[in-house]
Formats: sequence, structure tokens, C-alpha cells
Amino acid sequence: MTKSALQVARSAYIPKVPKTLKSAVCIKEGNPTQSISDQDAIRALFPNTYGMPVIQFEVSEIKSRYAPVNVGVILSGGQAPGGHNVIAGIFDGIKDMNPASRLYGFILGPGGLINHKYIELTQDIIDEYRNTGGFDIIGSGRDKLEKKADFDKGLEILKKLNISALVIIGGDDSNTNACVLAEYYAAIGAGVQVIGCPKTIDGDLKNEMIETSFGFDTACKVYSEVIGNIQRDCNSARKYWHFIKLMGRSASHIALECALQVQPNICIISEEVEMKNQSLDDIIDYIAGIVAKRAENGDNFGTVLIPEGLIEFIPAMRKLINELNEYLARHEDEFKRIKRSAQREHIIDRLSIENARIYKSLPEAVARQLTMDRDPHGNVQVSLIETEKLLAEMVRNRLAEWTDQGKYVGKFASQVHFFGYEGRCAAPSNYDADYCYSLGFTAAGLIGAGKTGYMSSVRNTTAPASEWIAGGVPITMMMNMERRHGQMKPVIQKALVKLDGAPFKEYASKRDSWALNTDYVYPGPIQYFGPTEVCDQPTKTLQIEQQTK
Ligand code: FBP
Repeated sequence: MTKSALQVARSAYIPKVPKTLKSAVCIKEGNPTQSISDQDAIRALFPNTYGMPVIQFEVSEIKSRYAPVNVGVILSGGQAPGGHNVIAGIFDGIKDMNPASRLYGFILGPGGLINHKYIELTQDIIDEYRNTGGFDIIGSGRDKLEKKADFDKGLEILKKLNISALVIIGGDDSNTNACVLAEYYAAIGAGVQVIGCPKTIDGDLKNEMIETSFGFDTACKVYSEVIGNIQRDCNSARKYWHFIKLMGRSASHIALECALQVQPNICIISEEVEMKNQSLDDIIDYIAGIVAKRAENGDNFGTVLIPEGLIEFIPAMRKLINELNEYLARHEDEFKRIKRSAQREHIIDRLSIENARIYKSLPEAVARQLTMDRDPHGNVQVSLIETEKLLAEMVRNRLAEWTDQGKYVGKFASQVHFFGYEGRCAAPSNYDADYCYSLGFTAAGLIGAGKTGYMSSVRNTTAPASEWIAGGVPITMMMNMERRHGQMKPVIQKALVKLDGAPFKEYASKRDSWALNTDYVYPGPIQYFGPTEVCDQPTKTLQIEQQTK
């Protein structure tokens, strides 16, 4: 395989790790824990894995002896930079415990476990993928691991390979399922531990104990680089408004982080739209208002960042989506059999009066996108909804009305962009390379300590890596009950942007000035070699959060 010069140089990079991972460790256990809410319901569903303590690794004088262990690993859901380093960390961690330990990777996500598709990950394979982006070492998939029959099918291959621990690298839904699996295997005495790892570029798997999900850092840096490039182009030509949609599913963490990095003219934060009960019209008025004000200064150009989940956060749209979700969960097959041209009318006839009115008012393409297949977890596939086009078009129409009314004088031309897939497999930044390797090594430590139902956790990551704190958090601690696919289910609570949190407050305090002045920042590409202040900085979100703790 031909490699770029950077790939070759990067493969020799040695991730920085917490000092506890470089030495013999012992375990410090905290107090029993509770789920964030719905304690009785969650305790009843997880009798074997509820209430366990938070664990922290500490340096020890005595190196424990470990028997060889066979471990399985699964990459679940969307790609995120650094996944290969998690696997390298697990591999090095279990070999460090006992060189006879072995690591097996299940192919293409949870489906690999269910369908018994796997490879043994040997030293040669691991070395080939160190510090690289992507999940291609074993592939990823969105199959759900949540049925007893699938758990039993998985157990057959785990037993055959003598695997006594499984690491599931995934987002909130996959880690929820990891916990359900841990509970099931504990309940039937299967002798298989299950450990989760926090992955997702979306940044929405975080809480008191999990500072960030891996991949968020690199993905935001890639998007900020290209948004910065667009802003330079925009400020050079001075003739376009760029509407830029950013991946991130429901939460606006990516859009907010990019805004903090590039200082755009406008960034919409979905969580704020919801809190202020704004309508699509309000959002259009807000954007068009800034376009008009900048035009008064002769600036007929600018940038608008749009989180991909925006549509779901406009309260009236959310009600519509919820009704569509419930309907499609019950009548999916019937709906699919209806002729494409008749689907819109079919839906309108079945919705409540208010939702039918909103659905009718949507442009054809957006209405269709709202009824497309849900992902396996029942979520609308927001990355398929072209909000950037919708907003650019509606702003154009609003400005035309204002021109007729004599309220706006200016020129409006727009360009639309969607950045998502461009960042998910980028070569991990130093932060993600270090963080991921540490998460993997920590997962191995949790296996060595005999734990199950835990998520690997590495904290204090704005400090130098040697001071990072490694340990494990019981997954049940992060759970609450939510309605999914029309039923109440225990799930890890998704972390949305907090409007009283320091990163949003920082943005809110600057946005009026960024709207009218052209204060663009051009972050440039991720740097892997060079001074630490250029190469090792965590996200602005994390820095601001940690400073204000
Ligand atoms: P995960 O939550 O699985 O990490 O996925 C992240 C994500 O990139 C979202 O931002 C995006 O909405 C979605 O995946 C796109 O899904 P797909 O890869 O199936 O197109």
C-alpha cells in the first residue's frame, strides 16, 4: 500500500498517556452511584450492574500478575477519528498484562458479533493502523445489539474464541446497548465482561465523568479549517453568503465549537431555538436581519453555521417529527408500499390538523426527507435534510419581500455547504491520538480488574497528558428513561449544548459583534508536528468548560 509522507511519519508517533498507564496500577473505588434519574426503574432493569462505584486507577508499587485474556472489540456507529488508537491501546494494554493475551476484532460493527465475522488483530495489523483515521481496520456498522437472541448468538462465538471480555466502541445508543449486554451476560453467568468506550464526533456523549467523546476534537478542527478557508474566500470576493451545515446529529456542539474557532457572522444553536420557542420564520427573520444590516455597511457577504439537527429543535417541527416517528414506527411497511407520488397526501391525511398544516407548508424535498428511513435507533437521519438550502432559499425570499417594502437595499447571493463526512475519518489530532490510546489502555485495565458494565474514562484532559486521570464509570450512572420507537427505554442521556454553560455563554457574548464586524479567524490545518501550543490544544469547548469549573 502506498503511503503519504505524513502517514509514514505519523505511524511512528507515540501517544502521550497518563502516568498511571505507564506504571503498575491499583484501583481506587468511589461510593455507590445512582442513575441520573428514574432510579427505581433503572435499578430494576439492571440488578447486576446498577449502583457500582466510579473507579480511578492510581500508581502502585506492586505490579499485579494477570492470566492471559482473550478480548473482542467492536466499532459501532459513525466513524470518528482515533478509533484505531483505541484498538491499539486495548492491544498494548492486554499484552502488557500478559503477552499471551489475544485481541479479536468483529467485522463491520455489532453485526460481526452476531454473524460470527471476525479477525485476530495481531501486532503487524495493529502497527499498520496506529495514529491513522478511519475505522477500516475492522469496519463499523449500525446494527443494533439489543435482542436476547443476538446476545446468545454472540455468546456462541465468544465462547468458541475463549473471549472473556468485549469492548464496544460507540456513541450513547451503542454504549446503552453495551450495558444491556453486560447486564445480560452477568445475569446468565456467561463469564464475559463488557466495557464501553465513548466515541462520536457529535460530542453529545459527555457528562461529569466523561469530558468528551473521542473524534470531536479532530472533526471540529477539520471543519474549522475549511470554514476558515471559506471565510477568507468570502472576505476576498465579498459577494457571497455561505450557508454551512455541520454534522452533529441533534446536539449543536460541533457548530458551537466551530463558531468559537472561526468567529462567523452567524451560528444558529438548535438548543437556543428550542428554549426560545422560535419558529422557522423567526430564524429566517434573524438571519435576514443580519444580512440587511451588513448590507447597510456595504458588506454583502457573510457566513452562517447551521447545526444539522436544527429542524428537530424548532418546537413546531419537533411535534411534527414525533408524530411522524410514531406513525412510521407502526406503519412502516404500509407506508413503503404507497406510490412515491402519493406519499405526501397519505401522510397529510393521517396527521393531526396542526401537524398536517406545517407538513403541507414544507418544500417537497424537505417533506420527503422527513419521512425517509429512520436509523436503526429510530432517529430521523438529520444529515439527509438539506436545511442549508432551505434557509438560504427562505432568506432570499424574505429579503425580496423586504426589498419590495423598501426595508432592504443590497445584493444577496448564496453558496451552500455541508461538512460532515469530510471530518469523520481524518488523521486524529494529537489530542485524539493521545486520548483514544489512553481510553483503549484504560479499557484493558478495567478488563484486568474484572469489571463489567463500565465505560472507559479519561479526565482532566486540558492538563498535560501525564496528569490525565484514567478509570471507569458505571454506564447505568449515565442513564435515564426515554421514549424510543414508541416505548419507554433506559438510555444514556444525550448531552445537548447547555445554554447556561460557559462555551455557549462565551459565544453569546461575542455574537453581536461577530455578526456585523468581520472578525473571522482562520485556524488552518491540524498540525501534528511542532510546538505544543499549535499541536496539542484541546477544543475551545473543553478549554472554556475546564477553566470555569
Ligand atoms: P454516531 O452518533 O454513530 O457517532 O454518528 C455520528 C454521525 O456522523 C452524525 O453526526 C450523523 O448525523 C450520522 O453519523 C450520519 O450517519 P451515517 O454515517 O449513517 O450517514
